[in-house]
Amino acid sequence: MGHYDTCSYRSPQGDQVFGVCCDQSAPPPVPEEDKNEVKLEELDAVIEDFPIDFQLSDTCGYRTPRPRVTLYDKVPKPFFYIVNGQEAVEHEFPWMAALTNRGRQFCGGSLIDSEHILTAAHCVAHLSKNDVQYLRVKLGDHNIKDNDNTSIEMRVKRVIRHIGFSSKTLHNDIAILTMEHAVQFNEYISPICLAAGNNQYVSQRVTVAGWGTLTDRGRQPNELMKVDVEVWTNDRCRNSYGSNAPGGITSHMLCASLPDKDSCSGDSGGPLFRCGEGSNGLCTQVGIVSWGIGCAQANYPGVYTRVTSMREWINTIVSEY
Ligand code: 4AZ
Repeated sequence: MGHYDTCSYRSPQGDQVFGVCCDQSAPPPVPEEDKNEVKLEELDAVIEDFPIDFQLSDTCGYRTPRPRVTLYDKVPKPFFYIVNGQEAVEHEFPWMAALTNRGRQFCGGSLIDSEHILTAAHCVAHLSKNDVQYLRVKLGDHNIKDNDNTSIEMRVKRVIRHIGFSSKTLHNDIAILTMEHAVQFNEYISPICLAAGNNQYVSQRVTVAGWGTLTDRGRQPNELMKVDVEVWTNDRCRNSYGSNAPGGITSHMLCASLPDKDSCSGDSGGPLFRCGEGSNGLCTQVGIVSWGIGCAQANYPGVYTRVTSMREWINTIVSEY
């Protein structure tokens, strides 16, 4: 539309001078604009709103499946990782976080959005103010001892523990760390989806990953390890632990193991997750590594904090802190 009585022309790029001078007549009336339409001239964009759920499922849980042939033909290594698992493909789980204190890895965690790490309360329950100064979240890492250019180290500005956490019973073993700055997602760093609803995941194959010890009281690996385990019913888990569970097996716990396969010390706080079929299947966190009696003992499966039971708590903390 040319401006009245001018030779200029308003285009999406702004006012432009027209080659031929306009005449002095008034332009035809401007048609009524559709009030609901976003003005292209002013915003240079079409804006569409999506429901939050759509955005969440579209931006989390992507593995970075880039299998390296060299991985499995490296010099032979013992095949006992996490406990009886194997080395993860480098960066296949880009939500994995290593928590370190003065450079030492002591727990795992998972990236759930650009500034929050989900972990276990028992990982951070004993940290003093001084310790928190030295607490770091390592993201985008695989070998936590080497120098690489994929990983970053973030300071933590807030530690939020569930108020119902008890180190005697290990009830409500969940915490959220707020990082000092939001991280930029890339192929090495991106968040996991969180389970919602009331699926109990019984008998489902799920994966646990971490830098924890390879056997009970064994050595710690430098590389990220993974193992698939199976979810038990809580009744079976309760019967199996009997009176040896310090605070019983509650509905907000989830038990999982397979013969000789388990998470172990140092994997605590890390995620237990389920990935859809195929290498592109999205991964959803269903548990947080919490406790167990020893590691990979037949009657004592790994016990995890059940994410679906904690979804409301997680959502509240993430939105407020
Ligand atoms: C721990 O000490 C620990 N087997 C973590 C997981 C399990 C046992 C112990 C599960 O951090």
